[in-house]
Amino acid sequence: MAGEFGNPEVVEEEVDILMIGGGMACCGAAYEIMRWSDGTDLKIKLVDKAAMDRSGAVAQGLSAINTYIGDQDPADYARMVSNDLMGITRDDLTYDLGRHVDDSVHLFEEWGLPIWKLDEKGERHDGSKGLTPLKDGGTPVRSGKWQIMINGESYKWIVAEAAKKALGVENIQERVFIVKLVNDKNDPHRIAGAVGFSTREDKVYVYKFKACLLAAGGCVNLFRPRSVGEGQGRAWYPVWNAGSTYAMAAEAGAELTLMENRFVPARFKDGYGPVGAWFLLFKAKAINAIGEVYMDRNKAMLDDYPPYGQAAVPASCLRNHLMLHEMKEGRGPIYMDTVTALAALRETLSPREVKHLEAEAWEDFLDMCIGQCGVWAGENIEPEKKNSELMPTEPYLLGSHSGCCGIWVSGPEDLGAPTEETEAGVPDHLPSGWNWGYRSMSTVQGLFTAGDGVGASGHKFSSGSHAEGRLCAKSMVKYCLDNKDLKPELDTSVDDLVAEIYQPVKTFLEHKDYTTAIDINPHYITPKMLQFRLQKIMDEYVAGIATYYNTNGHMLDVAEEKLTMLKEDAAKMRAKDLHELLRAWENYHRILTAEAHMKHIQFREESRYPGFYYRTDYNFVDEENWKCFVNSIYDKETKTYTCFKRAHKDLVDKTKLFK
Ligand code: SFD
Ligand code: AMP
Repeated sequence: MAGEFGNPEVVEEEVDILMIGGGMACCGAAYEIMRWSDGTDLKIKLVDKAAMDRSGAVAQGLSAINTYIGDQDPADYARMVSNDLMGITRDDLTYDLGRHVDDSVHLFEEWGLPIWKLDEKGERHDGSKGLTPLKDGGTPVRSGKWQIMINGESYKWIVAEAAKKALGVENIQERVFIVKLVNDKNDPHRIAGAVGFSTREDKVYVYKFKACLLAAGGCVNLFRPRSVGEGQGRAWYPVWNAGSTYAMAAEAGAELTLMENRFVPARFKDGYGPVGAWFLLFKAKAINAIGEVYMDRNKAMLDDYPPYGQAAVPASCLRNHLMLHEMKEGRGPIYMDTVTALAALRETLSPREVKHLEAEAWEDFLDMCIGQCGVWAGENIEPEKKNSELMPTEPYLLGSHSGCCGIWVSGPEDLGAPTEETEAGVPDHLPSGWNWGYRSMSTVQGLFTAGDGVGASGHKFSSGSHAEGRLCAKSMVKYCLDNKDLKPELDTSVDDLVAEIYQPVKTFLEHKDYTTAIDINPHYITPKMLQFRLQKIMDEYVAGIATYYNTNGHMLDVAEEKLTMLKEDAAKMRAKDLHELLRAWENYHRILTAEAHMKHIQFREESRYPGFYYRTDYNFVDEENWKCFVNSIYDKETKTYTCFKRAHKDLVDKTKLFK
């Protein structure tokens, strides 16, 4: 009977716009889209694999908004992003983000998010103390040049509530995992639908649409994590974001960019607690085991990387590079010197502010990384008395935090100076290939992305991802109105799509009685075991923690062979329940993402991000040959990626960055 395990009910639905994901970007889009679609008859829907109130990277909350421009110049923001990502970013996208992001922050405050403020005497207060809102000229407490402090445990609740209210709960479907996008029967370069399944009921959903926002976050757990055994499941970025954005876009034929880029954050060891507040707000220094500040001790190492090493704030990867040197030389563990930092603050701040800051030392974690408080409590750490260990984590792939992998998208129409590369039919203000009509549309017609999905434009963070979702909303509505007569037709039959999605269940039901131990069976592999295999390959051959983030061409060749076999074996994953069906497809998305990462690292014959990964056979930054984007396209017939170069251009003058 339909609706039983193994025989799902099939629900078909046609809308104009589908939003996949319920994180910061999709919440931004959901809020904004109603303003542009008002008065049209566009049907709009949002699907999230989880519950929007706590889904995505902001699930646990955050204690800072990392992108707020205020009275600064968006061009300076674009400069900072470029420098932190070793010179290869899209200034059109970052500048555009910079000029829009603050409006989202103002909305958050209006919706009830407490934002720290300075009073007229310059003293710090929690945002709930009734001081002037930011949009009316209130002064935020800046932790760093671009970051502001919030009381953000309920950040995601607040943002999701506004999104739900705007879109209407009847247009939102939670706990539906989208497995793949479907191209149009009449045009393979156009998107026509998506298919997924309920994680609660035996139902498969087949959606048809004109346009789609794919914003399902970044990719975590593709590398073996440092936390294994009892700590398994702890990671810094959200373990439930499994590369769906990159994998589904790639399979639909969208061009990806900078998939070689990764983020290896230095974090508080074992709890993965964030460091930003400590470095920026508390002005703490990271030290080696003998108390030396390695950023000073190893300063000369930055000279190996001109011009980036000479920037006033060295790039995140270079900061890691100096830290890793200490660890490899045997001067670990590395510590965050919380003791000295808090003592120094006591000398300059009022007693009330000191008390507030000491509470913040805990709240910083309670707001966004509760596990780190568990580590502190469990290890008798009082930050004013005992320093905490820092450690570079396993690599994550993301496009919105301090990384820039993702999908190659169309930029804004009004930025940039005329270039020599102008071609007939291409707007003459941007390098050729940077704009094709709709902001944030991928190279597949009708497929848009935002947040972690957009490549070459990192450091958007929570606020920027929300703002970027809003930019998408506007362009998706325009796309639909411009293409009113478009009739999407799926290139695959519904029966075939349903069969493909439920294959892991079928595999299980067919073979489960062959053995007496449910997890051991020659006919299938459990999603968990397959994930271990993926993580082992990535860790050992693609510059994971096992090799101190080193790899070379030979190791990558081995990885390629093993990943190809793993992808074949993925077809044998079993699902004994809906939870495992979710895990099976998440892992499939991880494999496709991991493969893109490996192929891009293999293609780029230099080490552009020292401290994030090293190609030991090309252990240098090669400005002459590789100051370019590496892009790729996946062919779903041959199941292979092809990488190629795209020229890079600075639209914002970068010389201001360097001393
Ligand atoms: O401290 C499917 N981030 C920080 N941003 C800040 O502004 N300040 C901070 O303080 C930040 N820090 C931080 C941050 C993240 C994390 C995890 C920690 C600390 C511990 C970054 C932001 O959170 C991040 O930039 C944005 O959230 C990115 O937004 P977006 O929309 O691109 O991704 P998402 O929010 O994770 O949402 C993804 C959604 O997709 C859903 N989903 N739905 C259907 N089908 C599928 N196949 C799906 N796959 C995923 C998810 O459920 C989710 O809704 S700090 O380190 O600097
Ligand atoms: P994190 O908690 O490390 O994710 O950092 C939050 C914000 O602070 C991000 O905008 C980082 O780029 C920035 N940041 C973190 N550490 C440093 C540092 N040592 N110097 C400058 N900026 C930093």
